[in-house]
Amino acid sequence: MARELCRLSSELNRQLGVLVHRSGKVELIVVGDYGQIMIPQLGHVRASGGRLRGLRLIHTHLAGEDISDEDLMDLLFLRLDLLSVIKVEADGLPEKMYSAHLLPGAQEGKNWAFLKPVHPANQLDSCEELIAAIEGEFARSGKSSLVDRGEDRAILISVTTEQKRQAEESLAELVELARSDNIMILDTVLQRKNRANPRLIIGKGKLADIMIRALQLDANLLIFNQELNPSQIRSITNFSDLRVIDRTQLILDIFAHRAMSREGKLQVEMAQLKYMLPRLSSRDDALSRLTGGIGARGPGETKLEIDRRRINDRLARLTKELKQVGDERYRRRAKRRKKELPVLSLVGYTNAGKSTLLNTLTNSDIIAENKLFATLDPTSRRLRFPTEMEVVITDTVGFIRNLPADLLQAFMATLEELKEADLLVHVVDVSNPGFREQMAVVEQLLHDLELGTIPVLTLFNKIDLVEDRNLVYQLVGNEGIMVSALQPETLREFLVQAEGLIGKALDGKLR
Ligand SMILES: Nc1nc2c(ncn2[C@@H]2O[C@H](COP(=O)(O)OP(=O)(O)OP(=O)(O)O)[C@@H](O)[C@H]2O)c(=O)[nH]1
Ligand SMILES: [Mg+2]
Repeated sequence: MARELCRLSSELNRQLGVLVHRSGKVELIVVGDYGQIMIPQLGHVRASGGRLRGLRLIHTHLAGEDISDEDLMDLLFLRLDLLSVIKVEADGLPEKMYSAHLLPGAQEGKNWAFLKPVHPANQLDSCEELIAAIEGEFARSGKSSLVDRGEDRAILISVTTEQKRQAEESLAELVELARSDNIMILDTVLQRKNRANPRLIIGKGKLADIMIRALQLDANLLIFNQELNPSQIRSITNFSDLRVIDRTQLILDIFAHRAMSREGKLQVEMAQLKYMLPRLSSRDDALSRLTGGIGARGPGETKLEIDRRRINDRLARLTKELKQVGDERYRRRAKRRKKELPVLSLVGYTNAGKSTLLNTLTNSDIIAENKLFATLDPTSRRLRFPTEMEVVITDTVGFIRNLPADLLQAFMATLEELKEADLLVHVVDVSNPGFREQMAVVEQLLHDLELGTIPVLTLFNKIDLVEDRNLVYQLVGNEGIMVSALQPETLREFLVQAEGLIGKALDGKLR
């Protein structure tokens, strides 16, 4: 086979390559030019199920050159079992075969090793055994156990021009988001740059490092903290077969898992489709990796066009259904309005403790947990103040910085309800070091939602977790009330003030 490859290669004056499956079958033949060959996307070529691709590449070099950097990049990014170069002599016969394979732990900064060159006819060592041994090394070097299987195993990446502290906080939030979506976090990568590169979100060298990490840790997912445009997705997926998603998609995924009500589900689906639509134009399979669902890879534009039309149809239907559900909700609300109970609405950053507060105040047990976006669907309960005044207290979806616009748009209807509140209670997790920024995000969103005219009472929650309460008191003491939603006895002052403010608001309305 080597002789035949060399003969043809020499006749055509082009490099020739074969991709050989572990079973020995040739999966693909690649014809290059004199100086290089390009390996096409291997999405459809069967893989082995192990750490490595299950394919080895054997190709010819005509100018007597050694294994090149490009060859090593192929080895790395395609996770090839083995990469071999056969140098072709002037008479069209094979000189020797030069091979390289990946290494689990970097040795002297290199993640690959070279084998001793041999004449193709003199290969005495078993390729199969060698590959099995390398796979074994990789499996041992990672911590993955069989139990972990079946879940997403991700490396989180943030490429940013932000200040160090902000960048770290933002990455920490991404970790929380991933955790809330039950994704296993294997590693985080933070790269601060002076200037963002719009085309390549991350340099090739850094990407190579990440691919090595992914190999060692057996990751199957890369999550970027920055929103990726189609060309950026392509620039990464061209190099690797890992799934790549961004923060927006992660949030959408959490929402998709959490949505319980019909309205919530419709809203999330709408947001997902809207996010996907502009990304459908790219004519490669980045999208199928992006969505995992809709098969965007197809014979050219046709399939994408069909998908696009289908999505548009679906969007139109969703809009109609959402309107129906919205009308129903409006009627329900009208009933409530007739009873004329004042409304107190809890707002705040996600995970601030809104649902916990509602539970404590009303002896309920709606879902409250240490996950971002535990609450999606709005909940209302009745609450009786000490002086017998009765109000409706509502809890709704939490806010987050850079809330995806599509999502905000989709949830607009639910958030519109906040307009009927007589008092907004802004719950802040004061134990979070970034609580100031979180407050600013919430305030901005309240402003965007045109809720600026409703009185706001700020609650600094989770005070039980704060070590230096005096310091916090000095910082925010005159901006609101300090409470712990888990300790009912800390809520008295809040109840008194809330009642006073609602009373005032009602007086204002009557006049
Ligand atoms: N120690 C302490 N933990 C709290 C307090 N209030 C809430 N928590 C915890 O904080 C976590 C989040 O609380 P939730 O009530 O779910 O927060 P939320 O604002 O409703 O969050 P989302 O619905 O996810 O937006 C839970 O694990 C609560 O037990 C508090 O005062 N002290
Ligand atoms: Mg909640």
